[in-house]
Amino acid sequence: MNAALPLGAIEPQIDDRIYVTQPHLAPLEEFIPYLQQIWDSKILTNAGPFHQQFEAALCKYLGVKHLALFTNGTLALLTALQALRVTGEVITTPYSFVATAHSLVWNGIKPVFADIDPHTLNLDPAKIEAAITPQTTAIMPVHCYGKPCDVEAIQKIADNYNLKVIYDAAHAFGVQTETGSVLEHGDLAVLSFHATKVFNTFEGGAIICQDARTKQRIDHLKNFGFVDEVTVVASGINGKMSEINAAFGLLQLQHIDEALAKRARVDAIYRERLRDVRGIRCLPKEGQKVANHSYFPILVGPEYPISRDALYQKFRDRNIYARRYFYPLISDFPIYRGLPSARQDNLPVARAAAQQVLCLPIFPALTDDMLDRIIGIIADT
Ligand code: T4K
Repeated sequence: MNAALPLGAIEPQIDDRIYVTQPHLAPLEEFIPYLQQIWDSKILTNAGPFHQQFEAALCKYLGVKHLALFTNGTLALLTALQALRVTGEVITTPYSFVATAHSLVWNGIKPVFADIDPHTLNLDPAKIEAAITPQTTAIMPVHCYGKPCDVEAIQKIADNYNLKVIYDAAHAFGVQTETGSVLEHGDLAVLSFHATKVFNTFEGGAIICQDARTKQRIDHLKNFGFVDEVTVVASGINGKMSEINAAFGLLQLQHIDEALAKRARVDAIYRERLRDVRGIRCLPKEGQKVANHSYFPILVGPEYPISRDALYQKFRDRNIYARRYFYPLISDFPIYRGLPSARQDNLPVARAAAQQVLCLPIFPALTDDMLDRIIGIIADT
């Protein structure tokens, strides 16, 4: 009990922390029957019934033809590169989560960083072309914050130079452009269903591919390369999603539209109330017919009274844990900064974004009171 409070007074909420995100979870009681089925069947993994149902349900929901489930997004990225036998150099963005570049290095591939577009913060197609060498075999762009890349321009470059395209679509669950799912672009697209993502299965991920043959190769690769009991066709890995995660995913899918609608509302409130705050810029909305509002990045410009880092600290002092996704740039981590493409002058736009970005809390359970607290701090500074 708080000794400073008069007897009988209500304790203040001790933990009023607001994190950048909070997972949306289906009601626990709805999950129990799924668990019961798993306990009854004793099928825990290895492409069991929930795994198969979940793949089919996701294809339908996302509007894609072929999808292979994975333990997490990182293993899916690793396997995507193996599936297409990518080698040599791959052009990618420095403005992402480290897993993007790590997946290349784990495959013995050299990441080549190219700069981003100042409006979308995605790979700038004009910079991709300049980074191509005889060793380049593929492009790995990221639909950062779920905002679609310039998929047409990227495909054109890939076609001209005979390059593969693997989208890191970890943030792009459910995103659609005018032509349909953004996940249908490129040779492969990789999703993450991590706890912090719009759609989560605790941990999880998936590869979206364009044909049944590639799906079969991916399925072999994620199961040690096994085709049957006695046939191994590749040095595969164990990337299989368990039945618990798949069953939970099936249930989560029933609640995703409600979660997305709540996120859209938060996004709209931020945009409306931050519109006139000098020095604060929200990213433009165009390019997506259906958005998923997975993150709410703001750019804290020089006209704002305090720096991005000072605002970040001010939030923390008030128990609000906004995050600087993506600072530092991947290319600034010691393991990458020796690469020629990591040079300061090669990535000026990414560098400026990394210095200014702050991702504000956005999740379905964010209340109006929480929004008032967050926006109040920005507006009253
Ligand atoms: N490519 C891209 C572009 C990605 O962004 C990611 C993952 C990947 C690939 C790889 O996919 P996975 O292999 O992860 O499926 C988080 C996530 O761990 C990571 O999945 C995500 N990107 C990245 C952008 O963010 P952290 O270090 O910021 O996570 P953490 O633990 O600090 O969580 C942030 C906040 O979320 C916490 O302060 C509280 C809340 N939270 C988190 C967890 C894990 C919860 O409320 N419950 C939880 O269980 O990296």
